[in-house]
Amino acid sequence: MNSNSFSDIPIIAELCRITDNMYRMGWDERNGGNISILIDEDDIMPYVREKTERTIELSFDASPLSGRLLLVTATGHYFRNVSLTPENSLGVLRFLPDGRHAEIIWGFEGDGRPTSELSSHVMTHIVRLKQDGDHRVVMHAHPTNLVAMTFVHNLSEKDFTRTLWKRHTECIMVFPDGIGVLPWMLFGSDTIGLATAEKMKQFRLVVWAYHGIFGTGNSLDEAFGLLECAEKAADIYMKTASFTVINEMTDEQLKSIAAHLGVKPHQGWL
Ligand code: 2HA
Ligand code: ZN
Repeated sequence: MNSNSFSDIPIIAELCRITDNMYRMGWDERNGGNISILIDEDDIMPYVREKTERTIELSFDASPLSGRLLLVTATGHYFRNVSLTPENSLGVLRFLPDGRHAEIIWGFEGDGRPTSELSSHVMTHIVRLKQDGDHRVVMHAHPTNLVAMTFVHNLSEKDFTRTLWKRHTECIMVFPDGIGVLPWMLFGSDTIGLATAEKMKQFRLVVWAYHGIFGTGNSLDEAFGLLECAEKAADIYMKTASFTVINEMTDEQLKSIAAHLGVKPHQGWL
């Protein structure tokens, strides 16, 4: 199969459309960012003519995902180019029953490997699936204003969330559960993977201070929308943070939005 037909596979085409958009949003400079999506056999197997013989070793336990397929971006690849070379920039893993290995079903051509943040992705999938059986997507990016905010705003999850809720009316509708915040930690490590997954028990969005954000969802559109909304609110915050703020949404107004839409804001945060 050549790369043109690879791009014609619906799930690959959808992922390429998202990576193109994320790049255009300015969220994924150079090789920044990574995405993974749990897919079904029907999404990919009908298109696979020849399975690769490669197996990779995992440094963490993925046994809860045994047998599942994960479409994931490759390490070192540029989001700017994913849609041009999907067969190199993407790959599909199948987790093996021992929990410590995955076979490469397809992609990662040219001896590529999955993202350096695979542990954060896999551990997050395991946790989010327990919260919501329809969960599918983990998305990591470096949105400028959210990262900027981690330098000038305190890192309390409650305060960070309330600031975002108050800077953009729709945020409380999009992430009523709030945003988890991790202090700076070494990226690409199992330690940050474990810490991120722990936060994902409560949140669908987790900020990594001075680095970026992890968002999750039942679809690529939903995860993208979460990041987009949080980043928009952070943009408004950064544009107003150095001024004297003389008007602000009140807690009562936020509560009225939540009541109007029937969403439950994080308990005790309003
Ligand atoms: O290199 O974004 O966190 C990709 C990254 C690492
Ligand atoms: Zn990153």
